[in-house]
Amino acid sequence: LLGGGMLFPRDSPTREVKELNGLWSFRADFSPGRNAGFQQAWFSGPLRESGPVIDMPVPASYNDITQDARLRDFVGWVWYEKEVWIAVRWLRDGNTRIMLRVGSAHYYSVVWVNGEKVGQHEGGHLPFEADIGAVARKRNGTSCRITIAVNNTLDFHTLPPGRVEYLNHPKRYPSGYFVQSTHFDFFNYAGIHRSVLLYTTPKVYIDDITVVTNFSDSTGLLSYQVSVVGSTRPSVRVSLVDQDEKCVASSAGSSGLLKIVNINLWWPYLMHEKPGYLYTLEVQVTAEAGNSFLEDMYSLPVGVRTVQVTSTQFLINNKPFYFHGVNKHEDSDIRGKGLDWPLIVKDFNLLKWLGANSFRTSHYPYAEEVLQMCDRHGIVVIANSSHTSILIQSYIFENASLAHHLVVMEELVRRDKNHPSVVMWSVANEPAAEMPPAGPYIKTLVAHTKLLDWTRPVTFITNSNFAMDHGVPYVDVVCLNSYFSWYQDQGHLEVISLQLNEQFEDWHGKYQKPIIQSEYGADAVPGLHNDPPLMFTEEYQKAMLESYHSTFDQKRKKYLVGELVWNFADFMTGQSIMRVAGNKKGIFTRQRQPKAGAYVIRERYWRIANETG
Ligand code: BDP
Repeated sequence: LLGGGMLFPRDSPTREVKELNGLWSFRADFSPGRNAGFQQAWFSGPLRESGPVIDMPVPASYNDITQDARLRDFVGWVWYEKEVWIAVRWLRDGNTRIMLRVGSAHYYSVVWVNGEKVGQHEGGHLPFEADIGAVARKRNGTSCRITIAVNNTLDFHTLPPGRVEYLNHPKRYPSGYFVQSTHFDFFNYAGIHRSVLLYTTPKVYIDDITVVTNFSDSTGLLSYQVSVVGSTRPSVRVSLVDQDEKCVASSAGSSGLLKIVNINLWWPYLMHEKPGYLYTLEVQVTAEAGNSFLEDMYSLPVGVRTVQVTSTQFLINNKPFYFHGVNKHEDSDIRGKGLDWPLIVKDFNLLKWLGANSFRTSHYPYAEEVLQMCDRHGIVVIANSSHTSILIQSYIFENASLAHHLVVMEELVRRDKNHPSVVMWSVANEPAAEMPPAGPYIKTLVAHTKLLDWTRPVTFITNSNFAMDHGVPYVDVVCLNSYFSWYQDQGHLEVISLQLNEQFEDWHGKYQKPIIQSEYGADAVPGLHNDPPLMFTEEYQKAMLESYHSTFDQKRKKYLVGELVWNFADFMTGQSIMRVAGNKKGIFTRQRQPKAGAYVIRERYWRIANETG
């Protein structure tokens, strides 16, 4: 198991945070082997001395920032660099740990400070950090040069998997020509996608906190575990503070149970007049008992709620919960997958406009800032790993893939375990589950995830035939993707209700587990109209959604516990004859304007909300 915690960097009386976002120097390594940067040690001196550099904003994908087609579709190493000042008080205070944290970079990263390697990380979408105190102190009082090399190449054993194809034909392709093909449709945006931060902690510091919540009648129960590094006998005090800044429970010791009378439970939005109620768990550490000097302090927002699954229901706080929500992507014009606050807030406003109570982080872990918004607004989340594939070759189930996949689940659970909004883990999307090796692979992943977190149900998203699927025996909730009248029976809306009914009856009949329709949808080119509906028109998307909905309504009272439309908004894809400048299955355009389908969903979700409360 992974050692160490990954608490979100927060200011406190004992910690400081400094953002390094903004313009970085940037250079893509266009050398034929893409390895000139390593051979010539571009990290050893200022990047501009290695060759021409350009301005690159962080956070952002680099692909859509310039007019250079070679950079848009670049495969290989790109180099980022920034000179930063480190406060003298951080350097001089021997009691201060100086941490460099990258919120996420896609896909493989190597980090240097002043030419010394301080860390590396495999995988986009999850944070990594390095203690840079020792390196920074060597150049006390001068600036620090941070270099981050990022490689977006995907192969069979990355998560998600991809393949680099070398096209050797002297008359048709330039020598050494290669392309990246991916086994998913969203564009393989790359670069430093989330904030880069410096933050400090004391040498005796709170490394990790885990909370598990429950309640009985009106009493809330919060069991906590705090791990402290740097002291053999730390003294830990925790207090739980409500939104009126009243301390409602406290305890001493690195683990314990808090009892909260008259608990304000964390409720999903639309189920309660006070959705998303968060307390603050204030954790304070002194180096040893009896010593009153505050070593470290960390404040963690927490919500008290329970999640359970029966054979027909998904329960939050013992009440049936119905997911009426969306699948999203982190995707927008110009910045690609870069974290963007205006976009995040706009999307939350649109979710509420729709009456959506939930979303799935398709097809990778989203920024922590997004999950914090979900906690505060009472939006329920199915948290996905970064696995998605339509690759139907058995080598993606090899041990090398599994070993990395298990680490990704560890990184994901470690990062997101304390979010009340996260109610279920999804280990994979469409993993070719009809292939026999998928069985043991998914079994291991699910078991491992349950070992990491026994409080949440675990699933994966399947699109395979129910008679052939090898993974669903291991999940708590069956999550089904289907595209009737789109990928099959194209243009025949009239078959949807029969086929969808068969799908639901088959799966529930076989497994007796609750079902979520985790994807369904149709492309609609905004502004394209035809009546009667033709594929790709707004009318067709609307009619397809409505046909699915009538069958959902029949199953909703039985064992269907959710519907998540594909997709919230149009998003960029790789170029193919299947996609017209991106996937157009959004009910909103990529610029977040509603298509006709958005009004269908809005009317439906508010109706369901009013019926179910
Ligand atoms: C599903 C995939 C999703 C695609 C969607 C589509 O899970 O990533 O974007 O199909 O083709 O199978 O629109």
